[in-house]
Amino acid sequence: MGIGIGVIGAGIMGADHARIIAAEVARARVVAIADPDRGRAEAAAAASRGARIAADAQALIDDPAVDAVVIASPDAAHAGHTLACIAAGKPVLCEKPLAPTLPEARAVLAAEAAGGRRLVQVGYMRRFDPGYGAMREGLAGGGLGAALMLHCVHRNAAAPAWFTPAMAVTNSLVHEIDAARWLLGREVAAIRVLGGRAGGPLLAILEMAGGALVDVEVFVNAGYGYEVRAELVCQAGTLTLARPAATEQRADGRQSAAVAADWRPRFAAAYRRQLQAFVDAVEAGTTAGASAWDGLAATAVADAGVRALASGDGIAVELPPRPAFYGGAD
Ligand code: ISE
Repeated sequence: MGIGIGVIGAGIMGADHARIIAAEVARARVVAIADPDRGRAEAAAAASRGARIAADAQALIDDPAVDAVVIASPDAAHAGHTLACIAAGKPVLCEKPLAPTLPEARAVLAAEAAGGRRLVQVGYMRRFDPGYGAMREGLAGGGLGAALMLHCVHRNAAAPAWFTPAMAVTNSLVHEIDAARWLLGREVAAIRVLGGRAGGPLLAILEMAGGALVDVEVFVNAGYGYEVRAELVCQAGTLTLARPAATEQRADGRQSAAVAADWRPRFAAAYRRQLQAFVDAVEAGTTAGASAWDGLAATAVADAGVRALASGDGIAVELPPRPAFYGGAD
């Protein structure tokens, strides 16, 4: 039968996670879906044979058939639902960000540590993308020397009307914040954010502990499609994410390649591998990917980034000491 998974939230991400689990993840099945919009819940359940519609998130978490939970509710609800999963002792994959604010993230870490068992995986799925993985392996190989800079571009085709400039930081830029921490193995020491007004592009500069610099263009209304780029500049060479297009077409004197419509097709392999790693970890009684500490660190940087966006100043990132429960020294 495999791992019974409950999915909280049947919007874009929840529906896609449910579809991927049903169609592509081994030894797991979706057994329950919760969403305040019953029509959305039923549509997502239709793609997951036999999934029940739970009355609400807590009923889903309490369902004895639910062994593990995927949280894909609105960002503001992530920490609360994660705390409920921890209280129930159920492993949880929480979509990014773990929490919109540092206090909420701290509460999650305190609850997980108090329970004495790592249960939380945060959905920074680029860690499972083959291209980002190859970039990290290339750097770790040592032949290129130390990383000096990381140039990033993160473009969405269009953002909804309710998507604020601050969300371009807390909801979009967080991917590069986590990717930089993961690729470089360093924390972010300071952040500066320029632009980002009226849906226009923003430019973020991350100063990493150890001196490496990261620049990120985030443009959530790029219009032409969804595109993510990354180039790592090292002492003795560079590593660049390859263009993900499956084919390039040459016809009528022109050369063209498709551009993804959004993050789901662009990172399809990453989402599938992230969910499979989650199921494998649940079976093994461990966790995979980004931990709650990684979630807190990304939220702390994004929190500083929102203040930097408002002020135009460089803002130092204040991180609490990394708890021993998460491999830290304290
Ligand atoms: C969205 O929530 C995602 O997580 C996508 O990966 C990201 O590219 C997009 O900017 C976010 O809004």
